[in-house]
Amino acid sequence: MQQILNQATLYGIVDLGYTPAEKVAATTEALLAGGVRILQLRAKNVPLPETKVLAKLMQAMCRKAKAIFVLNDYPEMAAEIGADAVHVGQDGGSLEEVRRIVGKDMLIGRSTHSPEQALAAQAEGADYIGFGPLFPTGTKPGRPAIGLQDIAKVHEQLPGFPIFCIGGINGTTLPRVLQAGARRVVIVSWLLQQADISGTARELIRRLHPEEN
Ligand code: TZP
Repeated sequence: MQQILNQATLYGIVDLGYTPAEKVAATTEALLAGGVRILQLRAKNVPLPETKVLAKLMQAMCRKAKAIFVLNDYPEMAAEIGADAVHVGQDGGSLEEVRRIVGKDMLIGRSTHSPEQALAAQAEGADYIGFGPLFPTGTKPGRPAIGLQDIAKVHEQLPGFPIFCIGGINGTTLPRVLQAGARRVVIVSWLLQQADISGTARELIRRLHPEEN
């Protein structure tokens, strides 16, 4: 899993705010076919039994594709279903406690909104971080954007550590995000709303590997 994480540049999220439950399988399939190798289920305000059914489905699909399945928010459920990773926000408790719940092997991701939080997350044992939101985004309404100015700094402070920039990234903003020093990104709403999710993911991954173009 660590090796897949190290190589992953595009982090996809199946967010039930955009993807209805009956489309989760098809969307997961499309993202995996497009080359996404780290994929999260984000189920805000969805009953836990329904979340668990969808998490199990996505975990099985990701396993087949040799991709990392990440469950957002629920360490106990992540442990129960054998998720590859769990992602927690700043309000998701201490990472020590999350680690106690999920065991030693599961990857843990943490949302961070400043260089200080990024450093703290790494020091507390996160395996990767989300860093943002860079731009205002309807996916996290009301959350202040942090801009692009700290991207280079967090990469300097945490060399080699997986940092996924997030929030308002799309085909148009991506060049500015890369120019600011990002190497990996999470793209949620823009990618989920594309007519050709696979093709768009493939193209994004190509743009995230400038050395191979
Ligand atoms: N955390 C910080 S911004 C964000 C999350 C989950 C949402 C990003 O979504 P989008 O639609 O790519 O702006």
